[in-house]
Amino acid sequence: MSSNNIQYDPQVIEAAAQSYWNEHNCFRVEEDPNKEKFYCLSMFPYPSGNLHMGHVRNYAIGDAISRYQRMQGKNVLQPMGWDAFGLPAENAAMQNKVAPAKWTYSNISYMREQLQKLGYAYDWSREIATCNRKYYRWEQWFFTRLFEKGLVYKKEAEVNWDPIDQTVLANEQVIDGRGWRSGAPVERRKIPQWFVKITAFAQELLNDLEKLDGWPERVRTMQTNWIGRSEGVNLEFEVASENGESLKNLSVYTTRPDTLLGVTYVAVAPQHGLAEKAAINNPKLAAFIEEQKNIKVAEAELTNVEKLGMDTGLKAIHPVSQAQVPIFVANFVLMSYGSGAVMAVPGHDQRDWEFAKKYHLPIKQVIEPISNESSCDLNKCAYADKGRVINSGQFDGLEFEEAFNAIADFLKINNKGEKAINYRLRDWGVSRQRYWGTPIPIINCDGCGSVPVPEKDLPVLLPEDIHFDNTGSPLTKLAEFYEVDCPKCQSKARRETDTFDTFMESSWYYARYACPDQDSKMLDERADYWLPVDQYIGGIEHAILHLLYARFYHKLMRDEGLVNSDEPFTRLLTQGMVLNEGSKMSKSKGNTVDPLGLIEEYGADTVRMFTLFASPPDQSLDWSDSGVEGSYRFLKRLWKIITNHTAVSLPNLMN
Ligand code: LSU
Repeated sequence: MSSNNIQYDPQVIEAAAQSYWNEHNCFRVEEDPNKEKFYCLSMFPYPSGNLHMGHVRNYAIGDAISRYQRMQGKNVLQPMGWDAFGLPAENAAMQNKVAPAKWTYSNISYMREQLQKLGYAYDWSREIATCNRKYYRWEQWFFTRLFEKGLVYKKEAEVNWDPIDQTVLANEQVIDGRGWRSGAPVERRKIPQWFVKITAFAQELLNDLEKLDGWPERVRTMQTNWIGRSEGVNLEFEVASENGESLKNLSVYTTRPDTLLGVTYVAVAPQHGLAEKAAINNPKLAAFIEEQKNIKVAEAELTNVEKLGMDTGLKAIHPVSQAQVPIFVANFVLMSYGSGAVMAVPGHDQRDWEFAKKYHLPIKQVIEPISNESSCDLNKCAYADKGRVINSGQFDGLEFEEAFNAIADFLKINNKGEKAINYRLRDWGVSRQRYWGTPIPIINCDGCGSVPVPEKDLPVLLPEDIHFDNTGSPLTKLAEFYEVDCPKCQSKARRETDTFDTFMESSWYYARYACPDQDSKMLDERADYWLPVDQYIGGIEHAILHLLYARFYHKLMRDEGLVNSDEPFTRLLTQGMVLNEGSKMSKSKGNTVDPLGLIEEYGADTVRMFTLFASPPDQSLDWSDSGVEGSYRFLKRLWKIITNHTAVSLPNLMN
């Protein structure tokens, strides 16, 4: 850089610095066992087309941390890549009549240029795009390994079906219960899909959260709640029918066996077998069930929806008192959680209480407060706290723990139930009925069932040169893709046309950066040099799913002998949002600020400095044009002071 230019000219300065970095591979790193390593990673972007100011902030924070660690003398890896599969490319393909692959690659090159203009110190030699066959090949291979180990399985699961467009819709394509393009009421359909057994790791995922003291407490709490471990009792109610027909017992799980004698009814999900049975001779009930089945309620919304139910006419026989209580179908019971049936204790559960009030069911008190400080008035609401058991015969007088054990023992002795640990976590459904994703490496054969694609035939290539319309995935119409012979028996078979959830790709990309050029293995010894990531930086929107899946995948890779650590991310920083006039910057609100425009006006250093200084990294940042101006003026002054100073003290340098 030569210039006796007193003027601060960021365009000239930054271009010169950036080409110097490029020519000298300044941020390229190699494994060096004699140097302490530091792996700094920011969550890689979806190549949506444009960098958002939120990206700029996320990446400026990561870059500052990397720079600091490099100045400490560490061997710092800071890579960048692209989370390239997913729905946006398909939507763009439909709108602009361009193949998803082409759209994605052109976005990548544009966004790469933007990142380079921002001057982040990435080791670009390690760049990854997850839609590259060299990447997803290993994901397919790994899935076949999990298949061999029995860690994946296929089962029927519900999807959103658009009856007009004849296609499966992603949840975000269902707007107020209707297809986003057709406007037709969406149906719930069951189709076979693949699941990965994350529940087999529930306890380990929970235990290891304790090791993650470099993570925000909030994120650890969110994961703990998501895993949702509870201790309770599984128990059975016999079912009495009016005509003396014998029916299967009803199983329920409860964390409050101490309230068992307070059960005044039992509730089952609309999809429960017993509900369907009761509906056979009851058209009103059948209509109610049908209506409820087509309404998809997220668990989180359940507390807010109006509680609806209908008596099935069947009775459950109480396992202790032998009393008969009614069995209701209720919309707040989910078939996908537990057994799809719950025992209702309206005296001591607010949801059960509201339902009992609405349908005039008895409310019985079986717990009384221990201290005088809490009070119980069942006319006003349920008393949900723990306390002392009353109105429960032989169990009267016991407190929670004793009552829990005594009732569990009673059930066990009478063969009606036993203690159980339960998790809220469900297995990870990874099938997507979409085109732009990693093909699931399975072949379906009438004789042999699901057969994994042999390693020699991997990768299963996703055809990129395709015609894309709006009637479902083009893979289902490409005979040359799905017509295959069974690898086991050679008879005609059909390749899976579903692709993986994109969270599959983002669950292991951090490891692949260690050895992106490795063509004969998923990971090599370089992964153990760099891993775990010392500092991970990304948005709080990934606090649950992405971070849990990545932690799970890391343990799967460990068990496969691919990495030797238990956890992928030692420290985690969740950056705050970039706001404009108090709300999140977004296209739909029309309040975005384009990073490139600002770079042209002020230079990248001003933009980066503003995003770093305007607010602590984990808190939200309010955009301010005058704040940007201020950063610019500061840099101009700094430049002037330094150039003046060097002109005086180092005159030779200035010529
Ligand atoms: N590809 C995923 C993703 O979120 C990440 C993968 C690891 C699952 C931050 C903001 C965001 C994330 C914005 C990073 C936009 C990449 C992005 N970001 N504000 N990709 O492109 O903070 O939190 O959406 O850490 O407005 O940038 O975001 S992404």
